[in-house]
Amino acid sequence: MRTQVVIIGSGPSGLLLGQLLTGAGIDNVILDRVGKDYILGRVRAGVLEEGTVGLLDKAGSGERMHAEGLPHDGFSLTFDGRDHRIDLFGLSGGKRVMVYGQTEVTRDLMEQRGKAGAPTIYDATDVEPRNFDGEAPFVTYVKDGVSHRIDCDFIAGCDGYHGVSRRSVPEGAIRTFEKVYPFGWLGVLADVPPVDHELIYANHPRGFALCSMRSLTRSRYYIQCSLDEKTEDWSDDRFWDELRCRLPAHHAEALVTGASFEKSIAPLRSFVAEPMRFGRLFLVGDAAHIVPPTGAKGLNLAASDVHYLFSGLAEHYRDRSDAGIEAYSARALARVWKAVRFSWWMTTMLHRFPDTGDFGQKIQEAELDYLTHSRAASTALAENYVGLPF
Ligand code: RFL
Ligand code: PHB
Repeated sequence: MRTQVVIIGSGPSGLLLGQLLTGAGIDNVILDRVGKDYILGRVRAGVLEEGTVGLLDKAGSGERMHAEGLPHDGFSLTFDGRDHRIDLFGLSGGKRVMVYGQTEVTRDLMEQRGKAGAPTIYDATDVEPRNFDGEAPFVTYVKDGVSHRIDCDFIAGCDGYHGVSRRSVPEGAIRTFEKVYPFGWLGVLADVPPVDHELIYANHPRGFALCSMRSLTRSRYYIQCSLDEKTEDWSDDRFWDELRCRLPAHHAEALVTGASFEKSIAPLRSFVAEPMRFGRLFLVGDAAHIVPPTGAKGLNLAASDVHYLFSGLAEHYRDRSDAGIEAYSARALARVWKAVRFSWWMTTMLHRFPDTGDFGQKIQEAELDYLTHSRAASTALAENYVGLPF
């Protein structure tokens, strides 16, 4: 088989890239090692920047998002028993974010791809990008015990942090940067109305908490936990009690609880691989970088990578210019590092670190006090949260 672009990974970055390429008349095949239902069972991001919303619109995949997603103009920061609203809309010159789950983004993109008749091969094992440092790359994989080969012009590695693409690059050609945080997030999903109409990011001496949502009847809550916690040890009641403790009294009283139907623990890390291009192989999204979820940036960075790569590939086929492809890694990384910095800063300001003690807590409260009293500092937060331009 031959195609123009092989996309490894059917997560949001692979699907969005595929949809934009298909729209521009560029043939592509997506390969994923797992099946559709497994991918749709993952509960992940919830906050989309305007740039991400715009790209989903460009891909023709925005209709349900606009009908069912919740535009948010601000969020709350709570600390020291106080509650401070960050007016994203006012501080950012009229920008807002869209609360719409990654699961739904993925579902919409899969449906669009199905309608466009573009091929996706699920449950493809032993996927390997090959010969990408030459002129004639190809990808091999096994499906139902049979080996296959797809020849192509380019390979997009959209296969997440644990994928094969980054691992296929010779060690000497890649440099990685990593910071692992000494805690994780325990998250639950429950069909209860959200505690507030906007998100709440809570700094508390017992640890960070986040109140988010998927709809007006479905809530997504997280609490900071130690890395040796097990979900089995967290009954719903224990979770709700701990969340209540970490919220100011008026929110704790308003919290509606109920049975959770998803509970998981995610470790927090910052990770960047440089460069993001190796000949005819491009790393995109989580395959190239991971941010802690505190800044809500992971999926949005995947979208900006897709924007840069799509522009480069479209220029290659349409204008016969490789300028965009040559610039991909530098353009993507410039934005990636700013989001890595912002996510690290939000994480550092809001979490309890095991070794910083009461001094650390006081410094955080001073930073939050400054942030919430300084228009300049609040503006910098808002500008980054709604998303830097791309
Ligand atoms: P994905 O979603 O991991 O998809 C990769 C796909 O590649 C497949 N794959 C392979 N296929 C073939 N061969 C192989 N060898 C393969 N190895 C892997 C996988 O099966 C999968 O289908 O990466 P992608 O597309 O780059 O998307 C990135 C986002 O998923 C991620 O950045 C976000 O979920 C991060 N994130 C958040 N981002 C936001 O922008 N806003 C948020 O509010 C937000 N909240 C979150 C988050 C991530 C979280 N977790 C669980 C880490 C909250 C949490 C708790
Ligand atoms: C979510 O709704 O899952 C979510 C929202 C905001 C974040 C992280 C996760 O910063």
